[in-house]
Amino acid sequence: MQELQDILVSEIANGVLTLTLNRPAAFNALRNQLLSELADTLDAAAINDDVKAVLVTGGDSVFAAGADIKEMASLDMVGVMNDIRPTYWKRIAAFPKPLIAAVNGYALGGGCELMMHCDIVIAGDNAQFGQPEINLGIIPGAGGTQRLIKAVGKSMAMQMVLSGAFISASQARDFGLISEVVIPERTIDRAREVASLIARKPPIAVRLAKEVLLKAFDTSLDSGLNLERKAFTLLAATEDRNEGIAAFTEKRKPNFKGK
Ligand code: DAK
Repeated sequence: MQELQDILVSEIANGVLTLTLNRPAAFNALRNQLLSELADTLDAAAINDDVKAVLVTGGDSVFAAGADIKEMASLDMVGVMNDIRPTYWKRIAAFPKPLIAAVNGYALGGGCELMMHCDIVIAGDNAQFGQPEINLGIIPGAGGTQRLIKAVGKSMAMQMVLSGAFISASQARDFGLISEVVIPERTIDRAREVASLIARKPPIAVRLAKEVLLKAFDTSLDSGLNLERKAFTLLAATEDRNEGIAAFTEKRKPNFKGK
Protein backbone atom coordinates (compact mmCIF):
# COMPACT_ATOMS: atom_id res chain seq x y z
CA MET A 1 0.00 0.00 0.00
CA GLN A 2 1.37 3.39 -1.00
CA GLU A 3 0.01 6.30 0.98
CA LEU A 4 -0.03 9.54 -0.99
CA GLN A 5 -1.26 12.69 0.71
CA ASP A 6 -4.90 12.34 -0.40
CA ILE A 7 -5.12 8.85 -1.92
CA LEU A 8 -4.26 5.33 -0.81
CA VAL A 9 -2.84 3.25 -3.65
CA SER A 10 -3.11 -0.51 -3.15
CA GLU A 11 -0.79 -3.20 -4.41
CA ILE A 12 -2.02 -4.63 -7.72
CA ALA A 13 -4.12 -7.74 -6.98
CA ASN A 14 -5.41 -9.97 -9.80
CA GLY A 15 -4.65 -7.17 -12.24
CA VAL A 16 -6.70 -4.64 -10.24
CA LEU A 17 -5.28 -1.46 -8.75
CA THR A 18 -7.43 0.07 -6.01
CA LEU A 19 -7.38 3.81 -5.34
CA THR A 20 -9.06 5.00 -2.16
CA LEU A 21 -9.83 8.70 -1.80
CA ASN A 22 -8.56 9.53 1.64
CA ARG A 23 -9.77 12.85 3.05
CA PRO A 24 -12.42 11.55 5.44
CA ALA A 25 -12.55 14.74 7.53
CA ALA A 26 -13.56 16.70 4.41
CA PHE A 27 -15.87 14.01 3.02
CA ASN A 28 -13.19 13.31 0.38
CA ALA A 29 -13.64 16.77 -1.15
CA LEU A 30 -11.66 16.87 -4.38
CA ARG A 31 -9.00 19.48 -3.75
CA ASN A 32 -6.26 20.06 -6.34
CA GLN A 33 -3.81 17.84 -4.49
CA LEU A 34 -6.23 14.91 -4.66
CA LEU A 35 -7.04 15.44 -8.34
CA SER A 36 -3.38 15.72 -9.27
CA GLU A 37 -2.56 12.52 -7.36
CA LEU A 38 -5.45 10.77 -9.09
CA ALA A 39 -4.35 11.96 -12.55
CA ASP A 40 -0.70 11.04 -11.89
CA THR A 41 -1.60 7.58 -10.57
CA LEU A 42 -3.88 6.87 -13.53
CA ASP A 43 -1.23 8.07 -16.00
CA ALA A 44 1.22 5.61 -14.43
CA ALA A 45 -1.40 2.81 -14.38
CA ALA A 46 -2.14 3.41 -18.07
CA ILE A 47 1.39 2.38 -19.05
CA ASN A 48 1.79 -0.40 -16.49
CA ASP A 49 1.00 -3.74 -18.17
CA ASP A 50 0.29 -5.35 -14.80
CA VAL A 51 -2.71 -3.06 -14.27
CA LYS A 52 -5.73 -4.39 -16.16
CA ALA A 53 -8.43 -2.37 -14.36
CA VAL A 54 -8.64 0.32 -11.71
CA LEU A 55 -11.09 0.49 -8.84
CA VAL A 56 -11.86 3.93 -7.39
CA THR A 57 -13.58 4.20 -4.04
CA GLY A 58 -14.04 6.60 -1.18
CA GLY A 59 -14.27 3.79 1.34
CA ASP A 60 -17.20 2.70 3.48
CA SER A 61 -19.01 5.94 4.25
CA VAL A 62 -18.59 8.58 1.55
CA PHE A 63 -17.42 8.60 -2.06
CA ALA A 64 -16.77 12.34 -2.48
CA ALA A 65 -18.79 15.45 -1.57
CA GLY A 66 -17.55 17.42 -4.57
CA ALA A 67 -14.88 19.96 -5.30
CA ASP A 68 -13.30 21.41 -2.18
CA ILE A 69 -15.56 24.41 -1.64
CA LYS A 70 -13.06 26.07 0.68
CA GLU A 71 -10.33 25.84 -1.97
CA MET A 72 -12.70 27.00 -4.72
CA ALA A 73 -13.73 30.05 -2.69
CA SER A 74 -10.46 31.87 -3.36
CA LEU A 75 -10.80 31.77 -7.16
CA ASP A 76 -12.21 34.79 -8.97
CA MET A 77 -13.20 34.71 -12.64
CA VAL A 78 -9.66 34.92 -13.96
CA GLY A 79 -8.58 32.35 -11.37
CA VAL A 80 -11.26 29.96 -12.64
CA MET A 81 -10.26 30.70 -16.23
CA ASN A 82 -6.64 29.80 -15.49
CA ASP A 83 -7.50 26.91 -13.19
CA ILE A 84 -5.37 23.80 -13.62
CA ARG A 85 -8.26 21.51 -12.61
CA PRO A 86 -9.68 20.95 -16.13
CA THR A 87 -6.32 19.46 -17.14
CA TYR A 88 -6.58 16.89 -14.33
CA TRP A 89 -10.11 15.97 -15.41
CA LYS A 90 -8.96 15.58 -19.02
CA ARG A 91 -6.27 13.13 -17.92
CA ILE A 92 -8.77 11.16 -15.83
CA ALA A 93 -11.20 11.04 -18.77
CA ALA A 94 -8.42 9.81 -21.06
CA PHE A 95 -7.56 6.78 -18.90
CA PRO A 96 -7.78 3.94 -21.45
CA LYS A 97 -8.38 0.95 -19.16
CA PRO A 98 -11.58 0.04 -17.29
CA LEU A 99 -12.34 2.30 -14.32
CA ILE A 100 -14.76 0.83 -11.81
CA ALA A 101 -16.28 2.96 -9.05
CA ALA A 102 -17.39 1.58 -5.69
CA VAL A 103 -19.67 4.22 -4.17
CA ASN A 104 -20.90 4.35 -0.59
CA GLY A 105 -22.57 7.46 0.83
CA TYR A 106 -22.47 10.80 -0.93
CA ALA A 107 -21.32 11.23 -4.54
CA LEU A 108 -22.00 14.93 -5.00
CA GLY A 109 -20.93 17.63 -7.44
CA GLY A 110 -17.40 16.81 -8.59
CA GLY A 111 -17.78 13.49 -6.72
CA CYS A 112 -20.73 12.53 -8.91
CA GLU A 113 -18.75 13.74 -11.93
CA LEU A 114 -15.74 11.64 -10.94
CA MET A 115 -18.08 8.68 -10.67
CA MET A 116 -19.40 9.44 -14.16
CA HIS A 117 -15.81 9.34 -15.47
CA CYS A 118 -15.84 5.69 -14.35
CA ASP A 119 -17.04 3.03 -16.77
CA ILE A 120 -18.98 0.91 -14.30
CA VAL A 121 -20.45 1.95 -10.95
CA ILE A 122 -21.38 -0.35 -8.08
CA ALA A 123 -23.10 1.45 -5.20
CA GLY A 124 -24.17 0.69 -1.69
CA ASP A 125 -27.84 1.18 -0.89
CA ASN A 126 -26.74 4.11 1.34
CA ALA A 127 -25.39 6.04 -1.66
CA GLN A 128 -26.81 9.41 -2.66
CA PHE A 129 -26.07 11.16 -5.93
CA GLY A 130 -26.45 14.81 -6.74
CA GLN A 131 -25.19 17.89 -8.55
CA PRO A 132 -25.87 20.52 -5.86
CA GLU A 133 -23.63 23.22 -7.41
CA ILE A 134 -26.72 25.36 -8.05
CA ASN A 135 -26.89 25.98 -4.28
CA LEU A 136 -23.48 27.67 -4.55
CA GLY A 137 -24.50 29.83 -7.51
CA ILE A 138 -22.52 27.73 -9.97
CA ILE A 139 -23.15 24.79 -12.31
CA PRO A 140 -21.36 21.44 -12.70
CA GLY A 141 -17.86 22.05 -14.06
CA ALA A 142 -16.35 18.62 -14.67
CA GLY A 143 -18.71 17.32 -17.32
CA GLY A 144 -21.80 16.95 -15.15
CA THR A 145 -24.17 18.77 -17.47
CA GLN A 146 -23.13 16.64 -20.43
CA ARG A 147 -22.50 13.23 -18.92
CA LEU A 148 -25.50 13.28 -16.57
CA ILE A 149 -28.02 14.05 -19.30
CA LYS A 150 -26.57 11.24 -21.43
CA ALA A 151 -26.82 8.84 -18.51
CA VAL A 152 -30.22 9.63 -17.01
CA GLY A 153 -32.05 11.57 -19.73
CA LYS A 154 -33.28 15.15 -19.90
CA SER A 155 -35.95 15.33 -17.25
CA MET A 156 -34.01 13.78 -14.36
CA ALA A 157 -30.78 15.58 -15.31
CA MET A 158 -32.65 18.90 -15.34
CA GLN A 159 -34.28 18.10 -12.01
CA MET A 160 -30.95 17.23 -10.40
CA VAL A 161 -28.90 20.11 -11.81
CA LEU A 162 -31.54 22.86 -11.54
CA SER A 163 -32.84 21.91 -8.09
CA GLY A 164 -29.71 20.37 -6.58
CA ALA A 165 -31.85 17.47 -5.31
CA PHE A 166 -30.18 14.15 -4.54
CA ILE A 167 -31.31 10.78 -5.84
CA SER A 168 -30.99 7.42 -4.09
CA ALA A 169 -29.00 4.39 -5.20
CA SER A 170 -32.11 2.58 -6.44
CA GLN A 171 -33.24 5.65 -8.42
CA ALA A 172 -29.73 5.97 -9.85
CA ARG A 173 -29.84 2.34 -10.93
CA ASP A 174 -33.32 2.68 -12.42
CA PHE A 175 -32.15 5.70 -14.42
CA GLY A 176 -29.00 3.95 -15.67
CA LEU A 177 -26.49 6.12 -13.80
CA ILE A 178 -25.04 3.07 -12.05
CA SER A 179 -25.20 -0.64 -12.73
CA GLU A 180 -25.69 -2.42 -9.39
CA VAL A 181 -26.84 -1.72 -5.83
CA VAL A 182 -25.62 -3.88 -2.96
CA ILE A 183 -25.48 -3.58 0.82
CA PRO A 184 -22.75 -1.07 1.74
CA GLU A 185 -20.55 -3.74 3.32
CA ARG A 186 -20.41 -5.49 -0.08
CA THR A 187 -19.82 -2.47 -2.32
CA ILE A 188 -16.04 -2.56 -2.55
CA ASP A 189 -15.84 -6.38 -2.71
CA ARG A 190 -18.49 -6.53 -5.42
CA ALA A 191 -16.75 -3.80 -7.44
CA ARG A 192 -13.51 -5.70 -7.04
CA GLU A 193 -15.17 -8.90 -8.31
CA VAL A 194 -16.37 -7.04 -11.40
CA ALA A 195 -12.93 -5.46 -11.91
CA SER A 196 -11.16 -8.83 -11.49
CA LEU A 197 -13.52 -10.49 -13.94
CA ILE A 198 -12.69 -7.83 -16.54
CA ALA A 199 -8.98 -8.06 -15.65
CA ARG A 200 -9.01 -11.68 -16.85
CA LYS A 201 -10.30 -10.73 -20.30
CA PRO A 202 -8.03 -9.99 -23.28
CA PRO A 203 -6.66 -6.50 -22.53
CA ILE A 204 -6.48 -5.17 -26.09
CA ALA A 205 -10.10 -6.14 -26.76
CA VAL A 206 -11.15 -4.60 -23.43
CA ARG A 207 -9.37 -1.36 -24.25
CA LEU A 208 -10.83 -1.10 -27.74
CA ALA A 209 -14.30 -1.99 -26.45
CA LYS A 210 -14.09 0.86 -23.92
CA GLU A 211 -12.92 3.31 -26.58
CA VAL A 212 -15.64 2.34 -29.05
CA LEU A 213 -18.40 2.32 -26.41
CA LEU A 214 -17.45 5.79 -25.16
CA LYS A 215 -17.41 7.09 -28.72
CA ALA A 216 -21.15 6.42 -28.85
CA PHE A 217 -21.59 9.47 -26.58
CA ASP A 218 -20.25 11.95 -29.09
CA THR A 219 -20.48 10.66 -32.60
CA SER A 220 -23.08 9.77 -35.20
CA LEU A 221 -24.27 6.17 -35.49
CA ASP A 222 -22.52 5.90 -38.82
CA SER A 223 -19.09 7.01 -37.53
CA GLY A 224 -19.54 4.90 -34.41
CA LEU A 225 -20.24 1.83 -36.51
CA ASN A 226 -17.21 2.63 -38.66
CA LEU A 227 -15.01 2.83 -35.59
CA GLU A 228 -16.45 -0.46 -34.30
CA ARG A 229 -15.65 -2.10 -37.64
CA LYS A 230 -12.05 -0.83 -37.57
CA ALA A 231 -11.53 -1.96 -33.99
CA PHE A 232 -13.08 -5.33 -34.77
CA THR A 233 -10.76 -5.72 -37.77
CA LEU A 234 -7.71 -4.69 -35.74
CA LEU A 235 -8.47 -7.36 -33.15
CA ALA A 236 -8.22 -10.04 -35.84
CA ALA A 237 -4.47 -9.34 -35.78
CA THR A 238 -4.05 -10.12 -32.07
CA GLU A 239 -2.66 -13.33 -30.58
CA ASP A 240 -5.36 -13.12 -27.91
CA ARG A 241 -8.09 -13.44 -30.51
CA ASN A 242 -6.49 -16.63 -31.86
CA GLU A 243 -6.01 -17.88 -28.31
CA GLY A 244 -9.66 -17.16 -27.39
CA ILE A 245 -10.95 -19.05 -30.40
CA ALA A 246 -8.48 -21.93 -29.93
CA ALA A 247 -9.37 -22.25 -26.24
CA PHE A 248 -13.07 -22.40 -27.10
CA THR A 249 -12.47 -25.09 -29.72
CA GLU A 250 -10.17 -27.11 -27.45
CA LYS A 251 -12.58 -26.75 -24.51
CA ARG A 252 -9.98 -25.17 -22.20
CA LYS A 253 -9.50 -21.84 -20.44
CA PRO A 254 -7.83 -19.15 -22.55
CA ASN A 255 -4.47 -17.74 -21.56
CA PHE A 256 -4.59 -14.12 -22.70
CA LYS A 257 -1.30 -12.24 -22.96
CA GLY A 258 -2.33 -8.81 -24.17
CA LYS A 259 -0.64 -9.46 -27.53
N1 DAK B 1 -15.76 20.89 0.24
C1 DAK B 1 -15.07 21.10 1.39
N2 DAK B 1 -15.43 20.54 2.57
C2 DAK B 1 -16.52 19.77 2.59
C3 DAK B 1 -17.28 19.51 1.42
C4 DAK B 1 -16.85 20.12 0.19
N3 DAK B 1 -17.47 19.90 -0.97
N4 DAK B 1 -18.31 18.70 1.76
C5 DAK B 1 -18.20 18.47 3.08
N5 DAK B 1 -17.12 19.10 3.59
C6 DAK B 1 -16.64 19.08 4.95
C7 DAK B 1 -17.47 19.99 5.84
O1 DAK B 1 -17.01 21.32 5.76
C8 DAK B 1 -17.21 19.37 7.20
O2 DAK B 1 -15.94 19.74 7.66
P1 DAK B 1 -15.77 20.66 8.99
O3 DAK B 1 -16.56 21.88 8.70
O4 DAK B 1 -16.36 19.81 10.09
O5 DAK B 1 -14.30 20.88 9.10
C9 DAK B 1 -17.15 17.89 6.89
O6 DAK B 1 -16.82 17.78 5.51
C10 DAK B 1 -18.48 17.19 7.11
O7 DAK B 1 -19.48 17.92 6.44
P2 DAK B 1 -20.85 18.34 7.18
O8 DAK B 1 -20.61 18.72 8.59
O9 DAK B 1 -21.52 19.34 6.31
O10 DAK B 1 -21.62 16.93 7.17
P3 DAK B 1 -23.18 16.65 6.97
O11 DAK B 1 -23.33 15.19 7.18
O12 DAK B 1 -24.00 17.59 7.79
O13 DAK B 1 -23.47 17.01 5.42
C11 DAK B 1 -23.00 16.96 3.02
C12 DAK B 1 -22.82 16.27 4.41
C13 DAK B 1 -22.13 16.23 2.03
C14 DAK B 1 -24.47 16.86 2.59
C15 DAK B 1 -22.61 18.47 3.18
O14 DAK B 1 -21.30 18.53 3.73
C16 DAK B 1 -22.61 19.18 1.87
O15 DAK B 1 -23.66 19.61 1.40
N6 DAK B 1 -21.42 19.34 1.27
C17 DAK B 1 -21.26 20.12 0.06
C18 DAK B 1 -21.77 19.37 -1.12
C19 DAK B 1 -21.66 20.19 -2.37
O16 DAK B 1 -22.21 21.29 -2.49
N7 DAK B 1 -20.91 19.68 -3.36
C20 DAK B 1 -20.67 20.38 -4.60
C21 DAK B 1 -19.42 21.19 -4.46
S1 DAK B 1 -19.13 22.19 -5.92
C22 DAK B 1 -14.59 22.34 -12.04
C23 DAK B 1 -14.79 21.01 -11.85
C24 DAK B 1 -15.63 20.57 -10.88
C25 DAK B 1 -16.30 21.46 -10.06
C26 DAK B 1 -16.11 22.80 -10.24
C27 DAK B 1 -15.27 23.25 -11.24
N8 DAK B 1 -13.72 22.79 -13.03
C28 DAK B 1 -12.90 21.83 -13.76
C29 DAK B 1 -13.71 24.16 -13.46
C30 DAK B 1 -17.16 20.94 -9.03
C31 DAK B 1 -17.82 21.72 -8.17
C32 DAK B 1 -18.41 21.11 -6.99
O17 DAK B 1 -18.36 19.93 -6.79
